[in-house]
Order: sequence, then C-alpha cells, then structure tokens
Amino acid sequence: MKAYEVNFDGLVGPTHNYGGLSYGNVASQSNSQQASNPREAARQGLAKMKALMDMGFQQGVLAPQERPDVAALRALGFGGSDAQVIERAARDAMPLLVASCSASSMWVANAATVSPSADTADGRVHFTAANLNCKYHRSIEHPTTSRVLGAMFRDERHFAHHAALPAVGQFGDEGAANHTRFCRDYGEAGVEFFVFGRSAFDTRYPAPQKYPARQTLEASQAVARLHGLSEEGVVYAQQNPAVIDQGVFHNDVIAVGNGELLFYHEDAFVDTAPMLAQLQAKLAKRGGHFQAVCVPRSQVAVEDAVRSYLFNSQLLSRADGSMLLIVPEECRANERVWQYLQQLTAQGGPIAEVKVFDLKQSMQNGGGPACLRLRVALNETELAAVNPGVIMTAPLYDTLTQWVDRHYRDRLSEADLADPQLLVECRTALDELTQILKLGAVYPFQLQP
Ligand code: SUG
Repeated sequence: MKAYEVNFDGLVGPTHNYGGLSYGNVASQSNSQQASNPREAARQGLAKMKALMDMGFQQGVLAPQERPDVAALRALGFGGSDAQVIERAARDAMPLLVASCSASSMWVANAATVSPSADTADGRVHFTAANLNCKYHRSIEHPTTSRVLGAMFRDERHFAHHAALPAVGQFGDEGAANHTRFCRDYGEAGVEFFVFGRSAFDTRYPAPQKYPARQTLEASQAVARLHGLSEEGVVYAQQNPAVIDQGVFHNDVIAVGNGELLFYHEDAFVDTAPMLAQLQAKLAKRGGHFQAVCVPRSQVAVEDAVRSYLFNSQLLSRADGSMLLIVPEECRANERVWQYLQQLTAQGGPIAEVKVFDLKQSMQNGGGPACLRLRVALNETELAAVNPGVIMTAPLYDTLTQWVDRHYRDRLSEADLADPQLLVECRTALDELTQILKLGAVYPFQLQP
C-alpha cells in the first residue's frame, strides 16, 4: 500500500510575541521584548504550508492554543473574572502573564512523538503528547495538544493516543524534535532514532554545564515502550552536551533525517561512530541502506549552525527519489552556510535542491522550518481516516489567510498582553477556527460547563 509522510504545520496563534522565555535558546533570549507581528508570523507559516502543498507534498495544519491561558493563571492563584485574572497577573507577576500568553504551541515538532503503524506492536499509529516540562510556558501545552490531536486522528482502529509522561524533569520530553525515523519507504518498518540530552538516573552520561538538557533518556525509553517499538527498530544516542551549552536546545537544531539519510553536524553527538554503525546495521535488517552526510566544523561552526538554523530544515523526499532541503532565509544570509549549501547540492549527493523560506517571525523565537511541523507517516487507509478538515487544500489556505487577516493584530508588545480584549479576540478567532478545521470543542473556553 502507498504511504506518505504528512507534514502537519503549527498555525501561529494570535498572541505570538517575544517573551524571552526560553533560557538556552539563543534567539528567544536575544529578541526578548521586541514587538512582534502575529499576522505576519501566521502568514509566513501558511505560505510555507501552501508552497509545500503546491510542490505535491501532503500537508496538514495543527491548530494553535487558547492564550492567555486563564485557567493556568487561576491555578497559580489569580482570581476574579477572566479580565480580573489578567489584570491581577499583569500587576503582580508580569512574567507569569507573559508565559501564559506564549504562542509556543506553533512549534509542533515539540507537540508529540509519533510512531507509524509499520513500527508498532499493534499496527496502529501511536502519539505521545510531549510534557515539555523544562519551561513553564510550554508545560501548559499538552492537555490541549492531546485534545487537538485526538480531534485530528480520531479513529481508534488506526490511531492510539498516550497522555504526556509524568511532569517532572526526570521524564523531560520534547517530542519529535529529538526523534527521527529512518526507513526505506514510509510504509515499511523503520528504525526510530531517539536523541537525549541527559540521563536522569544514570550518572555515567555527561550533562551540559550551562544550559538545560531538555530531553532525558528515560523519557525516550518510556515513549518507545508506550508505542510498542521493538528492540531492532530503535537506536538511542546522546546529544553532545558541549553543543547544548552553545544553544542547541533540541537535536533538530544540529541534525535532521529522512528516508535513509541523516544530515548532521560533526559535533552533534557523543560517540558518533558506534551510533552510525548501529543505525546502519539496524536499517540494513529492514532492507535499507543508511547514508550519512556530515557537515564538518571546519566548514560550518556550531555557532553558525545555531544562528542560521541550517539543520532545522525540512528534508523531503521527492517523487524521483532525490531530496529537497527547506531552509530559513537566515541560511542565505550566512555566507559560510550558504557557500556550504551551494557545494552540497553541486556535488551530486542525495540532497539535490535547497529552497529558502522567510520565517523570520518564528525564527526570532528560535523556531525554524522543522520546528513548525510534526511529521506523521501514514498509509493510504490511515490518511483517509484523518479528519479531512485539517488537510491543506487551496480553498483551506484562502480561508485561513482571510481568517488571519480578520482576527490577528499586526503588532504586539508586552504591554498589549495585559489588554483583556486580546483574550476576547483570541477566543473569537479560535471558536471560528474549530469550525473551519472541523475539530469540535477542544479549547478550555469551549469546554467550560
Ligand atoms: O521551546 N521557543 C521555543 C522554540 C522551539 C523550537 N522547536 C524546535 N527546535 N523543535 C522553545 O524554546 C520562545 C518563546 C518566547 O521566548 O517568547 C520559545 O518558546
């Protein structure tokens, strides 16, 4: 049966702003307090979805979340009407209001880890929502993420959903940003590659000194167990703690894989050679030929990789078997990275073409093309079982663009987050969106009795 990789992109929410919330994420910290443009951010994301759809790739859309998260503020002791909750948080604890307003759910690579049916024991597609518990503003995403994924992938015959792992740092889980799958064909059993930043229980693994390692080995192992993955179909690897300390807060900032190919930086991992040998051997048992393209530090320094987001690219298989790399505009702006990319495509290797997208609004918070999409490999039957409302089409693109233009502001500063009208605007927009995407009631304001 034919199978596809479907990219579900996060639609940027109406409160997109630069809150400086992610310690260890260089862009988030350095753009803190700048005014944002939510309308432009959403349009940039939609333009990428449309372009990929036009190129013939399967494309879907994942809805944003209700922000400000009034329920989260109530849980922290702010009371009264919704407007009073916001007013009191703004007065007494502005950082908490900023966190409760973050549109960070747009980076859906962190929404969940997904294992295709060809890899799992019960032959269903498995989803585990990520607890994202390293950062408060992201830790509040998973309940709504679970409801939205449940509304998109409803059919229990094909889709199995797991709640987020226990909400403690020892099980810190950042979803697909640290998970890659290698396979000969999307519909065949593959090898799932889990990259962790530290171990919570085994002190033999080195840990970063400066910035947090968000993903633990124990979280990755729990996800693999929940999904019913077999020993032969899994490889674990540790991210190099030294690059975490240089701002590589997820593996997808230093490596990307697709099909039989891993594209990675020389400094990305601990013990690279045995890890590559394991991937090669396990994929060979699945009938595949593992290939690796290593970017040497002499050509692209880690700092350039972090600044340009070269590896936070989408590596896509085209019909003729060649691969296309979708990179952010920042790669073209970096002379060394751009030169490397010219050389890469000229040498006749597996990556045949590079396409550049302007995603500046998201990039300024540390979110590139790969952060904005959740990959779900589906066979034809499973694809037909997905809620059709979330599959991108030309009319849906037009509807969503008009919806953004009607509801989104073109400027948002920290002071604007205290405006209770923003909550009303956000709820009005999302209520309409759930109808457009045919999701039913998924947001707290829609579920209140
Ligand atoms: O978790 N930024 C996100 C960026 C996530 C990128 N995702 C992947 N690499 N897959 C994060 O650090 C910044 C929000 C702010 O500062 O306002 C933020 O949450």
